[in-house]
Amino acid sequence: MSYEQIRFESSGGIARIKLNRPDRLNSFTTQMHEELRDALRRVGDDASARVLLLTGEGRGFCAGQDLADRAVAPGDTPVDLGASIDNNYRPLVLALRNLALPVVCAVNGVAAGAGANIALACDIVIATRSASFIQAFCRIGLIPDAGGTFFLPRLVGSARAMGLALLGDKLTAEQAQEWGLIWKCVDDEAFASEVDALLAHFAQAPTGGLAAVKRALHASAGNTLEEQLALERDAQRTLGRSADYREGVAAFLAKRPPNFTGR
Ligand code: T3D
Repeated sequence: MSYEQIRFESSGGIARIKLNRPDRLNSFTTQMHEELRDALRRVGDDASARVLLLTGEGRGFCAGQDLADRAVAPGDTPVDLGASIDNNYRPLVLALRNLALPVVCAVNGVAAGAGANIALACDIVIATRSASFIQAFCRIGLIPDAGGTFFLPRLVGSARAMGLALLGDKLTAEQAQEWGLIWKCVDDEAFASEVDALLAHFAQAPTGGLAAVKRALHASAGNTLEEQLALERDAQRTLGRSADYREGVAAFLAKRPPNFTGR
């Protein structure tokens, strides 16, 4: 499949997806969703990929659903937004969450509506200081989707989640970091180099172990302590047999840097 609305490349263990409709602040169309699904499937199938970067072209990260696609004339049958969620947003969120490698979202500008929540579905969210997050749904009579009602209260607590979702106010990247919505906000001049450093780090990391970290932390939201302790035991049992664990211990004892293969 060739891509028109995203850019995709993968080399040196680093897969990169860039949303590429800058004149529309990279808002989602059906075509963009199709291209994203295809690229994410390729990343999942690529055993050499150790980290995925998701970012946007131009001055915005993503302004959510392209509302021009939702314009209906009076008397037309309304668009079935439930079908749009089932076919597009739900698979996208699950694909990002289920990838067995770290997903870094570099929020290069405004992230609004589903654009904000797709960022929150990623594992590490790093934003440039001039970026912002807007739960714009309430401005058009919708609820936060793309996992927003799941992620927001878990990340920032229910009072702040409610305020963000009911008011639709702009949250600066700095506030987002202070509130624990994202990992980090960095100065615009340092943004590209900080993102590159993160990607370089993950490209050399014990990827299988990091995938297990993701699974364990995601599972904890629905588990009791007993269940989570059992999950940790099972994961350590599996990881203890991995080449990367043996390499990590050997490197520590030999006082040398580890050479992880990701397995
Ligand atoms: O429908 C379903 O399938 C259900 C799922 C829904 C998920 C959702 O995401 S619903 C929420 C949709 N998104 C929004 O409501 C956000 C709309 N955009 C904005 O509020 C603002 O654009 C921003 C706050 C994000 C940025 O404002 P600003 O002033 O920096 O930029 P701008 O001038 O508004 O936008 C620049 C251009 O992008 C502009 O076009 P123009 O005037 O230059 O020709 C604007 O119309 C266009 N644009 C921005 N967002 C969208 C968009 N065009 C289509 N759809 C958009 N979402």
